[in-house]
Parts: sequence; structure tokens; C-alpha cells
Amino acid sequence: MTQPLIPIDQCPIQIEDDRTGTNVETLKRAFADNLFYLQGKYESLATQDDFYMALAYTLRDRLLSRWLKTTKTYMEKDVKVVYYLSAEFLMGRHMGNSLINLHLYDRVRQAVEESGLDLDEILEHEPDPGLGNGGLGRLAACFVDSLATLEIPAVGYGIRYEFGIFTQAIRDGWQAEVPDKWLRFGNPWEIAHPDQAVEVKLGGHTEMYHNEKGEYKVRWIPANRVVGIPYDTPVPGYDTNTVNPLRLWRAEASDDFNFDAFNAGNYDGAVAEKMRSETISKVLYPNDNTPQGKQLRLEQQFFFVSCSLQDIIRTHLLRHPSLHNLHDTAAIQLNDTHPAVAIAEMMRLLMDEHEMDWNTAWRVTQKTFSYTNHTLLPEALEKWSVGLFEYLLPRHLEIIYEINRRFLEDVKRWYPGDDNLISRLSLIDESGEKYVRMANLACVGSHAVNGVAALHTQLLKQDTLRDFYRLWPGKFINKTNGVTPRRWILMCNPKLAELYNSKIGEGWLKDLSQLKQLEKYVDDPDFCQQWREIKLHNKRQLAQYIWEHNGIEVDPHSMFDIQVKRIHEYKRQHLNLLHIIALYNQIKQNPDQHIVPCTFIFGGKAAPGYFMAKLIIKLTNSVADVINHDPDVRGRLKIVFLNNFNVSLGQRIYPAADLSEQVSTAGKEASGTGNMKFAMNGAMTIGTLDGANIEIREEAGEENFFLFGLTAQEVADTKAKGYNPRDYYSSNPSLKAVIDRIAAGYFSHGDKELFKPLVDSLMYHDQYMLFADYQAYVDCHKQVSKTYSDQDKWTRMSILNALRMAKFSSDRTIREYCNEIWNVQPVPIEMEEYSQENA
Ligand code: GPK
Repeated sequence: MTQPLIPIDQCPIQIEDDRTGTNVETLKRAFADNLFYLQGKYESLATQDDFYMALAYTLRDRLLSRWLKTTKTYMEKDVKVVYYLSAEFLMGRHMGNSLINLHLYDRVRQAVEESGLDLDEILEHEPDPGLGNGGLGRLAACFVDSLATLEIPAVGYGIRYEFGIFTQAIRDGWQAEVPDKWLRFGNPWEIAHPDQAVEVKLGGHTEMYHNEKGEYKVRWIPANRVVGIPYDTPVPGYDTNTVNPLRLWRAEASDDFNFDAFNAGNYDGAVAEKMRSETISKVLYPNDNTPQGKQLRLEQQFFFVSCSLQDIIRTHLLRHPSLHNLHDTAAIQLNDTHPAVAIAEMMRLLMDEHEMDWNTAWRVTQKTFSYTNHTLLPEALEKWSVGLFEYLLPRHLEIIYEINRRFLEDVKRWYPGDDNLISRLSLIDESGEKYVRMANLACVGSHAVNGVAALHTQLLKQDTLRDFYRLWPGKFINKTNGVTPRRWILMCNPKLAELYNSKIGEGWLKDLSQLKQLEKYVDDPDFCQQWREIKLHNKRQLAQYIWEHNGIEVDPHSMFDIQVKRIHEYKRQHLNLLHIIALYNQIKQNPDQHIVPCTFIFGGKAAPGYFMAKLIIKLTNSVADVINHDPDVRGRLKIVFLNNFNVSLGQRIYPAADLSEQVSTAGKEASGTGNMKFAMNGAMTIGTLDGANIEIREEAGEENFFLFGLTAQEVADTKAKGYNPRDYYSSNPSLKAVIDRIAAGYFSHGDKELFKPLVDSLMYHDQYMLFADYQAYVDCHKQVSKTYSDQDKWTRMSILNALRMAKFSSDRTIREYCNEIWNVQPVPIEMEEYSQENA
């Protein structure tokens, strides 16, 4: 007879258990124990990697009791859960975050030091998990942090890519992509749950049949099946017991499916087929703001959606007899249209696998889903060819056609005779080759649709999604983005956090509006002095990094003018370059004139297939080569391109910035979130009235923001009138001199061909209107330099910026989603004494 196991939370608690205890001695013992038993190493033979792994397990152990208690509480209380579906989660490193959220930073540092090691070195050893491209993926990461901190039951669902975003190397000034093998040494933060694997079907055909009740039903006979294995990573809240899961799916071949092929003697063929299934979760597509219309990408989207919905349904059915009330236990958020096929998959699961009728299934689906749009660029709206859809998801295409038929029937009744309206609203684009429009599917199948900044939502309503807004004005709602102050202030700028703590305690970390109390210090010379010292300290650290990685010496007292983000023409990194070249031209004309010493720092990845973006990187490095080495410049201008911009590099960069470049063409950047990270760390913004810049300026006060450029309306009007960039070129000598210098091959050893595509694109199209904004931008920079020369004034502006960014905490954003879209409440997790006591 076997004894039943004692549930872990009923075991007698040993206060200083090796896996939960948090005093320094226990931490040292646990660390040594993990090194020996998990890494299999004596300390004398251990590598940095072993130390990192041993420490990571030590921390994961300390998260587990809260994690399991969280899951248990959600099950017992039968709470409503937010399911955040996202093809990308750009989490950044876990170790520092766990140390902070477990309140273990100081004790672990001591334990590590007493073991003769350096915590910073260990922290640096963690690979940066880059399972995303840029803003959209990082937003998902900030959101799961805030959800856990606000004690909201939530699961992040996505894909466990074996290769994340490529590592960017710079060779001869060009971007080169190196595969990101982030799992090489194993991933200590995740726990696999093969017991909860689910099966996903692909391809094949459908057929009709009669069920036992004599009803007509449809059955999907797939050509292939793959298995999704869930890997869970703990997402701890700050200063709470809540630990929510990030559940990422890995694709594996189904074992039994090719049984016949195996038996027929086609062993190698069957194994090859198996490998094909496993490529589904191999690699993240490295595109930002442009879809990649590849079959494998649609397979990825469907794969993680199907796994996640089956998981959600299974969870619901553990506590409820039917799925009629799914919307009472689940709020599913679609992070852009990448998971939008979920609308059709939910309908299929409810009808074909759970016997629900169409009308009920549709009601449940609409009440469960909501959709976030992240872009206004028309070319970025996802569409899939009907042929591909039918080949891969034949049942879903049928369902989409039926959703469309019913939807367009309604529209015809509401707006009789408006055929253009019908063709614009249709889920199928029939203007040429037929496509499924994923944004239309997401709008129709959701009860709420949101943009990510006020201007963005307004433009969605009046432009991109105007026909849907006309049908359902109440569905549209704005949710301005935010970022987590834990990672983006406390972790990345500990000295600034320390200054805040010394004045008002730590409450600001969960309520950023408390920083407003510090405004009274803006005229306190001591406080201002400390503020400047912190900035200088951060700049010195970045200067050191630049020296080590780029071999460029930069002056920490120069103004750090920084633009880091994905490289895209609409983000206009090249406008920044035009300004730098204009400054250089001034120096060449008169080397003795006074200019404010300035370090221009760039960073960001280009999509590997985006030629113009890659050319912009090359131009940046070429301009840097010339200007950094020109003796006339006398070091007053330095240009640095930092390779491989990612979350951890961002953590070094934002705190060191004086000036944040947010210069997209108005109406193109949905929100931006880097703009928020810079401002929270005391950088001034030079920016257009685009995305969240508008709201940042509102919060900071217009006198504390360097504004330039056309408004979104002016951009549209100028375009409508017929924009001709050459008019600006011929009438503006400064602009002409800049363009001529590039065109003449000055930055390319006389080669006039190299940058010709960029020059021509500006001269003959200038889709993003750099020329129209050029003079305003240059003039605005003059204003910046003048202000920077008055350090007292600059400090004051910098302080007010940082203290007024409360709105841009992702806690505020998530509270709004909870109240206005998801209808979910916090569920505090009660813990036994021991973890509290040691916290
Ligand atoms: C938008 F459409 C997309 C995309 O494919 N990837 C991506 O990162 C960004 N985004 C927007 O470009 C940003 O303006 C926005 O702040 C961010 O999503 C988060 O909403």
C-alpha cells in the first residue's frame, strides 16, 4: 500500500528550508547545493555559466511556493482569468527581475560575494530572451509584469521559439544577422509540462456527418497533426505573492500519426515529416510593422492559438459543466492580429468539438475576445491568401466565410445598397487575388477594439477602421500604452530609485503618481545636484560600455542624444542623420564656431529583408567613420551605433540619455514606448506630435518638451495637395548641402552609387516627409543646444519630465484594461507566514 503524498502546503514548514529560506547562510548553502547537484560541478571547476545556473535555480525555488499557491487559489476561487495571446514576449533577463520582486537583491549579493563571486558578472551571464521584435513584444512583457503586480489572474500565451530575434553584428558598417541560440545552455526559468500537451491539426479537408441526435455536423480530417508542449515561466509581481505563468508552446511531432508510413518501410520519410512539424516553433520571424506572408508563419499563429484555446477550455471545464459561460471565466486579448485566427478556432472548438450551436458559439466568442491594434501603416495589416488558408485550415476558412456571410447580411440590412461599404468591410479582400483580412476578422469577433495612444485610436476611428467604427462606435476604446517602472526605473537606474526612496519611500513603485510629491525639490540645489550626478554616473557607465564595445571614446559631459528603436523609414533615423550632417557642414565652414559637444547614439535592428533600413544602418556607420575621425571636429561630435540593441542594452541606455529622439512622421507611430522609458529616466524629448509623444508632452508640460514638425493632419493635407520633396531641396541651401554631400560619395569613399537608393527615395518620393520637417527639426535642435547650455534650466526640465510620467506606468494601462475591457478583479494570494516573514 502506498501512502498518499502530503500536499506541499500542508507539509510541516521548516523556516530555513534550503529551497525557501532567505537568510544569507541559507542562500549560500542552496547556491552551493545547486551547483553540486544540478550542475554537477565542484566550485573549483565551475564556469560562470554554472554559477549563473545554480543561482537561477536558487531563485526559481523561491518563486515556486508562491507560484503553486497562486494557481491553487485561482482554481479554488474559480476566478475570471485574463489570457493575453501574443506571438511575441520580449521579457528581458529574468534574474535581476526575480531578485527585485522577491526583495532578495541585497541578501543574494552578500551570499554571492561571501562565496567569492561577483553578482554583476553572474547577472551579465544570462542570455537576453529575445522572443519578440520590438515595441509590441516588449509591451506584452510589461503587461504581464503589471498584471502580476496588480494581483490579476492572468496567463500570457505565446510561442517558445528555439531561435529568438537574431543577434545583430556590424560588419564593415552593415548589419549581419547571427542566429540567437538562447537555449544553448538550458533555460533554468521554465518548467515543461508534457503532461498537458495538446494536439493541433493542420491541412486536410472537412466532411459532413450526422451526430447521434441526427444533426448535421462538420468534421475536420487533417492531413497532419502536431503536438504542443507547454513551458511555463514564472512571472512574479512586485511586492505581492502573485506569480502568474507565461505559458509558451513548443511544437513536437505527433508520435502515432505517421505510423503507417513507418510500417510501410518508409522510415526516413516518416522521420523527415516529423522534423517538419518541429520547425513550427523554431524561429521568430524578425519583422516589425510588416507582415511576412509565409506559410510557416500562419502555421505558427494557428499552432499557438489552438494550443492556448484548448488549454483555456480545458481549464474552464475543470470547474464548469459547459462552455456557455466561458466569457465569465475568460477574457482573451489578441495582441495585434497575429493570434486573430483564434476567432475562427474558438468557433470551431465550440461547435465541432463541444456541440454548441452557431448563435450561442458566436455570442460566447464575441464576449470573450478583445483586440488591440498596434499600427496604422496600411502595408502592415495582415492578410492571408485564401488559397493558403484553405490548404492549411480548411475548416477555418468555411467558418470565416460563414461569419462573413452573416455579418454582411446585417450590414446590407443596416446600409442597403452600399456595395462599396460591403466590399470594404468584408472579411475577404476580393480586389484581386483573394485574401482573408485578419484585422476585419478581429474587429467582427471582438467586443472591444483598442488603439494604443489617443491619436492612434482617433486615427483608427476616422481612417484605418472607420467603417467598423461607424457600425459599432461603442466597441472602440483607447488604451494608451505604458511600461513597468520596476524594470524601467528601479532595475535600470538604481541610483535614481535610491534618490526617490530616500525622499518618499518605496510606494512610488506601485503608484507612480507619488513622484509628484517630489516636484517641490525642483528648486532645491542639493536635489538638483544629486540629479545631475546620477545622470553623469549613468553616462559614464554607458561611455565605458561604448569604449569596450565600439572602441570610441566619448565625453560623458557631452550631451547624449539617443535614438534607439527598430530601424524603419517611418521612424526616420535618417532625419537624425541629416541633422548631424548639417552640424558637420557648419563645422567644416567654420571650424572655430561654438557648438555644444554632442554624442549621438543609435541602436536598433533592421528586418533582414528590409534593404532601405539596412542602408540606413550603413549610412549611420559611414557618417560616424568620417565625422569621428575628422580633426576639424575636434571631438565635439561623436556618433556611435551600438550593435544588437535589446532589452538589456536598453537598460543601460535609457538612464544615460539627455535627449530622446522621437521623430516619426506624425500619424505613423501608433504609440511608442521607448519615449516613455527615456522620459521616466529624465531625458528630454525632441519629438513630433505622434503616438504617445502627444500625451507625454501634455503630462510634462509643453514648456518641457522640444516639439517640431507637421501634425498628422498637416501631413495628410500636404500629401493630398501633391508633395514634392525637390521643392524643399532647391529652396533650402542647408538641406541641399546635406543631401549633396551624401550623394557626392563623401561618406562612401567617393562611391556615388552606395547611398543613391536612399537619396533617390528622399528626392523623388520621400514618403515619410523628411524634407518637409527638416528645417523645423534643425531649428528645434538649436533650441535644445541653447537650453542644454543652461544646465540649471535643463536639470529642472529633466526633473519635471521624470516626475510627471505617472500616466505611463503599465499599471495604469492594465487597470484600465481590467475595468473597461476585461471586467476582472484582483485576487490576492494569501501565503503561510514563512515567505512573508523573510520577504
Ligand atoms: C506595431 F504593428 C506593429 C508591429 O508589428 N510591431 C510593433 O512593435 C509597435 N508595433 C508600434 O510600432 C509602436 O508604436 C507601439 O508602441 C508598440 O507596437 C506597442 O503598442
